[in-house]
Amino acid sequence: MTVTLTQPAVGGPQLPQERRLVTEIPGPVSKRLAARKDGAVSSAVGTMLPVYVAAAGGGVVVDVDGNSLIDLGSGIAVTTVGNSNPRVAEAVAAQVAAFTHTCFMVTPYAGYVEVAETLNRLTPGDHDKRTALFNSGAEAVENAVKIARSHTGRQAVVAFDHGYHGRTNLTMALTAKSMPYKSGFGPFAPEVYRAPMSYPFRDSGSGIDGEAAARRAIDVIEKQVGAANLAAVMIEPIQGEGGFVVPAPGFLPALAAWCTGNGVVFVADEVQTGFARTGDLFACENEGVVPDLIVTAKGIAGGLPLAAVTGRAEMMNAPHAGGLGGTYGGNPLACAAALAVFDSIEADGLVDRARQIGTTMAERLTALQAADPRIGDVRGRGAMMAIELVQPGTTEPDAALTQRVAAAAHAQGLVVLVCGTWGNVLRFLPPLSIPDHLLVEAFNVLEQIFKQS
Ligand code: PLZ
Repeated sequence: MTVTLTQPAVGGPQLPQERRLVTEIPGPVSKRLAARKDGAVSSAVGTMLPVYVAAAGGGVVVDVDGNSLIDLGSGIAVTTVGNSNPRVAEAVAAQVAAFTHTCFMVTPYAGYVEVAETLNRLTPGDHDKRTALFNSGAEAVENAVKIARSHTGRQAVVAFDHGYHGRTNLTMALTAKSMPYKSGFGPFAPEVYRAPMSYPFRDSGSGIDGEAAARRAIDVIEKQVGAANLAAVMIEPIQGEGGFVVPAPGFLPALAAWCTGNGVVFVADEVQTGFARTGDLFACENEGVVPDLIVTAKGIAGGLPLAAVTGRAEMMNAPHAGGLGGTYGGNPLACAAALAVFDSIEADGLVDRARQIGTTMAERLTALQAADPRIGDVRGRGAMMAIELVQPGTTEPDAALTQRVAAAAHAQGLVVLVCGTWGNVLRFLPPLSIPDHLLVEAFNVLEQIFKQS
């Protein structure tokens, strides 16, 4: 992965790489579809920016009214290699023509094994590994917990403040934020405990560095759970939905070392950070952390539903034969897509591309912050950057401003997402296939929005 690109190979259909607004956002055709949605889809399923999509690729999303929006969301960090990436489209088309499903547990196929072999090779650490495939991030997180419990014979699981791990029952328990993920949906799975996270922006001034933050978390774990009862520590190396919180240096290594010393399985949830997104293939690598189990999804298969748990062979092999599985886990189409994604990351130099995009975004966001005291923090890594919006000079969240800025960005043809425990973080997750001129244009638009908001 040493190829350096200034302009990436454009993924997806050869769509004009431009921001083009021909109607208001959303346009009339999208509005008609939104009305049909209201009559047909559960109102509990929200849509953040209700432009209905006709095509997407490179760095744009084109809607049914003919508007072309700049994509700074990648479908929440999924289309890292670009939407409808040609390698992915070709591999999936060939697979769909050959066979679509047999169920790996019934009559297996090579694609599943090849994805497992590749993940075993690419994930951090050169120990003996095994992999199991699933459909969604949440399903894989649940299975990581099953594996850790089988391996340790213990039950408790620790997750962190601001953490997000999914919407199923066990993963709701692991997720920190109540609204909209958990409220009214309890009771939640037992034996899940929460520890304090390292959150440099909010820890600043208290003299808590990464190691001190780890000691703070470990103290809670030892006193409130007890190492002897603890199967797994589950953590996102950079938190996603919780606000792109990057823990202080030293936090993750200290936590991982404590887990190793106490027979606790250290699980990295790299569902959002994985596959070149952060400028490393996996975010853990930044500090040389080798997780016992690593959970991946999202960017793994270019938009097809696939997720994985990869980890130490003795842990992955701990559950009884037949103890892990599912009808669709490692579906042949998703596996074909994943193999094409792995090729694209390597052949198109996407790890380097993520770093370039990160440098550009960090420069633009830092300049914005210098001009606007409402931007309390600029953080993230690679093509996963965010700004936290606050009352100037404080850490008091400004969710209203965040909503205003996001709405203005949408109206002007930028797909941006909001996250954070307080809903005051604007995050940027462009596909790595975005051309430089669109990235520059997007931040020019954003700069104007901040001046006017
Ligand atoms: N772990 C770290 O980011 C999914 C969720 C959006 P699934 N994040 C986007 C929403 O509002 O539902 C995520 C994640 C991390 C696990 C998951 C869950 O992955 O594929 O959505 O189940």
